[in-house]
Amino acid sequence: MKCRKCGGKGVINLRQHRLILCKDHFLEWMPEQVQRAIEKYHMFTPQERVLVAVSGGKDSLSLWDILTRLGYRADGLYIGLGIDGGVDYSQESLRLAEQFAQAHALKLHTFKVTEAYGLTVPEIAQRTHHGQTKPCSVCGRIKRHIMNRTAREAGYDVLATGHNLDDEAAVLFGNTLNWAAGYLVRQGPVLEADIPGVVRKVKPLCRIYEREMTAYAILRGIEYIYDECPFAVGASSIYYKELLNRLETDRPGAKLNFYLTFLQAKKAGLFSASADQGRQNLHSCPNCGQPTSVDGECAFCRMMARVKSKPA
Ligand code: Q46
Ligand code: ZN
Ligand code: ZN
Repeated sequence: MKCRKCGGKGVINLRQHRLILCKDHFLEWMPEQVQRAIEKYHMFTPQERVLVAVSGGKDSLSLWDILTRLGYRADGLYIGLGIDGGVDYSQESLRLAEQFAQAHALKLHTFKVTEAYGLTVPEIAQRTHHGQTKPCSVCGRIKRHIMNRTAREAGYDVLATGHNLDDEAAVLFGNTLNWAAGYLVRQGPVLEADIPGVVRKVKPLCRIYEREMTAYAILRGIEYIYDECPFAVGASSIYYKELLNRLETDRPGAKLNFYLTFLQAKKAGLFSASADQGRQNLHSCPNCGQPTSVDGECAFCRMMARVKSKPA
């Protein structure tokens, strides 16, 4: 296996591009690909301030690394969820995020749910969703709220997350199985800040395979948390990823093609009839100032009010 660019020892075979690269050329190739996606989808400019949502995993830390190398003004945001699951998941992920920030002299904002609300995410979920075993929907709502609020309050232009192609293809697969038009119309590399109080959200790694991100983190020497969140076990997204990986094995490039042709179809007007009605008639939550479609306080504030009013 020889590098196509220099003939040196190849370390990775990018089958979908019919490209074998050595370590140095792969580490050069990756930021170029990310830069292309940033430009193609008009994610942000070098003048804008970027807040990277950092979980301590390979994708978000590598994204932060790449953006910094490309010369962008990127700070990090770590949200402590208070999830332990026997592996000290939150503690370890914070340690790795802090370690990366220190080593590269970067600014990391830290928000700990337990310190702010006196409860961990699983505890909040327990108090709000009786009978549900997984805290994921509550967790997602809390993360989205905190990410948007931090970005807005600290004056960032854009929020970047480390979703890779495998993540995006799995979400797309799930949405397609259900023909969830409302979700499909909003899925993409950029979610514009088209309503007041919401910052633009971007996914610069959306065309990069998960195995390429793993290779990048390892070859770049980035220490990251290997363990998944303990609540991720059994998630349908993991099942969809496995299915798509089988397809990819037989047909290299199938995953990328699935995602890119979806974006083309969307651009050509497919799903445009399903204009997102939830984004109409939005107004500011009187408590936190973030947009909401319901009268009165937003879903996050109502959820937290319910949690506070309930005894442990
Ligand atoms: S939603 Fe669920 Fe994730 Fe939150 S509880 Fe863990 S698995 S971290 S992306
Ligand atoms: Zn080479
Ligand atoms: Zn609110």
